[in-house]
Amino acid sequence: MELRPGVHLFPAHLARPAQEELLGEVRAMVAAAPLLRPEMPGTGRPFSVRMTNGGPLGWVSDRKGYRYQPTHPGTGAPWPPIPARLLRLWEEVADWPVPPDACLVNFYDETARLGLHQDRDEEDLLAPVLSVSLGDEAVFRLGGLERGDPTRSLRLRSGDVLVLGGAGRLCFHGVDRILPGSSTLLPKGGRINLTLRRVRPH
Ligand code: MD3
Ligand code: FE
Repeated sequence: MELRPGVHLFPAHLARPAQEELLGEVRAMVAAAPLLRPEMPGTGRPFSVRMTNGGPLGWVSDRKGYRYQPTHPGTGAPWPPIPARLLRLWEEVADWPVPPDACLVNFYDETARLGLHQDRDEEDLLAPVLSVSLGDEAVFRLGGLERGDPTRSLRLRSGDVLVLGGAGRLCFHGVDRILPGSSTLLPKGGRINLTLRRVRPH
């Protein structure tokens, strides 16, 4: 389903058993690389979303700025590996010749939001971004290539996969809110979004 040029939604691509297995793998990633609360560059204002990463590079943000780095800023250890089932999913749907080198894990409690933004911290802005949603539904906002362009609102549900490629790669997007109690996947509620990215050009 093409939402706009380059933005493909695969609704319920992951069935419940696959979502449960992936959730177990995400829990292992979080055990090795605890969730962090990023801060806005400059002001240090905390994000409401907590984050961690897997793979050779991870996205971090603090007062000094946004960047990709090879280690967890708290533990100093390399990020854990990207789960093999996510690498297979990338091969299946991303239509890109090299694997992702970063997997950002976003955790939303019922109050978390993510303001409208573009993803442009990657050196390779031609490679697609692949997103997997787990847990409670998100009210997701998708805009155009300029901040003032019209936006549409849609739900991202547990098991949904979104691929942002080509002309979709630089679309503005954000998460307006989480719908508490909309999924039984996470026993305490909340939402996890995983994004696979190619940061370094091949
Ligand atoms: C990439 N995450 O981590 S993922 C982010 O649901 C982020 O956690 C959101 O935005 C989340 O940067 C959305 C899906 C997404 C949607 C549109 C995009 C990623 C995108 C458009 C261009 C690039
Ligand atoms: Fe984003």
